[in-house]
Amino acid sequence: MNEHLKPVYLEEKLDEIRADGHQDYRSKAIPTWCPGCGYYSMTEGFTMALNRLGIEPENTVVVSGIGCASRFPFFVNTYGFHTLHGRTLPVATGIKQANDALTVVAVGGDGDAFAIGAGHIPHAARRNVDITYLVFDNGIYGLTKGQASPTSAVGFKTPTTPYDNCDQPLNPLMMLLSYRASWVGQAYAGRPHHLADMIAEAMAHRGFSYLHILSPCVTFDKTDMTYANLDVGVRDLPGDHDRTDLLAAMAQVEAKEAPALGVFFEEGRPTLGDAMIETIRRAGGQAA
Ligand SMILES: Cc1ncc(C[n+]2csc(CCOP(=O)(O)OP(=O)(O)O)c2C)c(N)n1
Ligand SMILES: [Mg+2]
Repeated sequence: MNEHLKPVYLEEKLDEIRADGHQDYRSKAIPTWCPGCGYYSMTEGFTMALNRLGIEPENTVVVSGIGCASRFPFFVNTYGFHTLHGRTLPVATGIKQANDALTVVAVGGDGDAFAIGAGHIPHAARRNVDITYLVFDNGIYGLTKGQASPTSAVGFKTPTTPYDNCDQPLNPLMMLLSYRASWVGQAYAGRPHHLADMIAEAMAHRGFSYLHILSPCVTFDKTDMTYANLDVGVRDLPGDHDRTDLLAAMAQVEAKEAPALGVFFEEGRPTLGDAMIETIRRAGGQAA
């Protein structure tokens, strides 16, 4: 195993971290991400959100695929499942259906979510599986050293696109809205307090909540999704944005202005768990 990727267990470091009041949710593993990686805001945001919502670690499962973002389950003191590349959502769905009392959070990168795993997104969204999906988008395959991903911009130069990327990026927010995910939001790793608020809100939603997090890869992207560019390149959703209006949400995604942060869309509707209980009732059985 690459020494750099090996979790480091340091009790004294952990005591230092626990002094900030997040003692219940940190694991003993020190994150292995590069210094400056946007993913550090994930541990902060997630532990703050769990603290705020009072969710017990023993009732929480974090599921991930493969990639730098997908290392996340190692760094929190919940149950964790580091699955196959792109298979985060089916595994998370199975866990939630097996035990509805659990809080299930799926985590991954743009490659895990929108390349190899993209086929699962429409179904989790349309079935309204009661889980939260946090996708950390750095526009790159970070773990495998910086190849282009489905969210890389046209013109982006990487080892797999040495003459510039010519593929149009897909639009994650529009995709999720199109399949009517029942909660859709966007945050930026460079605004960690807002990110923590958004994670807490996504987790408090009953149904499939999707949070897209713009997150710079400081090692393999020096030109595109950098902190310098994103700091001035994002905006807040307008104060009068109606989050119950699907078309207004789509209009905000398509707006010519900078990418917006906030909650684009939210609606309450039956979850997959509700549908299964109803199916069991119609079949004359008894739901557990
Ligand atoms: C089946 C399979 N195909 C390809 C790979 C190689 N691989 C590992 S991680 C990864 C992409 C990760 O990118 P992303 O999900 O954006 O995560 P990041 O590292 O950027 O956080 C790829 C292609 C793999 N592990 N398994
Ligand atoms: Mg990535």
